[in-house]
Amino acid sequence: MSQPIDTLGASDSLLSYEEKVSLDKLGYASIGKLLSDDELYAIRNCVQAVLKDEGDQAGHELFSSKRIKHPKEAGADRLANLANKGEAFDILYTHPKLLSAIRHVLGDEFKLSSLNYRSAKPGQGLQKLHTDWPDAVEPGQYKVCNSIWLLDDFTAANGATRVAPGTHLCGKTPEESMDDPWKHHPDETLIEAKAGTVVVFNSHCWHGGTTNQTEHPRRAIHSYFCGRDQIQQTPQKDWIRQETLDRISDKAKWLLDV
Ligand SMILES: O=C(O)CCC(=O)C(=O)O
Repeated sequence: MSQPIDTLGASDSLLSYEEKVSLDKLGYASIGKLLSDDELYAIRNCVQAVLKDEGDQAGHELFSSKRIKHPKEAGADRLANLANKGEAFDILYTHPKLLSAIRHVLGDEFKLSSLNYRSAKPGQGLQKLHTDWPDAVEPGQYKVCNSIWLLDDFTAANGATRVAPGTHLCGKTPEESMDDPWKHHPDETLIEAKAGTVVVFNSHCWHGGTTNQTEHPRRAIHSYFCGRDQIQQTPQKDWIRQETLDRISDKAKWLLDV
């Protein structure tokens, strides 16, 4: 029987064998440069406009959430609730190849949890290795899956995300396994790729930001998904704007669960 997700174009056939193996075994996969230069330009401009508009309120939907606590991070600028902040952002949660990869990890029944911007500030941005779920889960029992849309090239110097390959399969959190999750993990690898690339990672795979050692911000948008039975990080029904409802398709509304 066809599922709502089928109508969004999410299909196993959009993923290569290597991408699927990478998601299964390593816990992450680059699914390619999905943004054109024009789209990248429009998204960066939109981010700048929202940052300017919101000033010290930037990211307030994330930090004020009563259901899922997210403390402010001194080393990074944030924006939240981007599904409601401009048409340029729509592609970041509706792209069929992205949805194919999320479906590969979470199955047919998922929705957007949040669409947030994170920029590692110069000289800052280090995060401890973490999962995006409070507890370890059994392999295959995945609740959440994230993706990073690179707005700048990610390099070893500018705070590229680190991941510990295969840790989504180990049934432990970094806290349970490491003396100090802030420290380097012997197996960790950096996600280095060009701006416009999308990297999907199983959120149960240990990951975190690294220090941006350059003089420029390292910008990215996280398009984060959860099972349909989970609480969204941004409860979309609470934040949805009429202009968004007027703009987006019924399929996108299903993804937002509004
Ligand atoms: O932006 C990054 O490099 C990773 C961010 C992250 O994992 C988080 O904020 O939970």
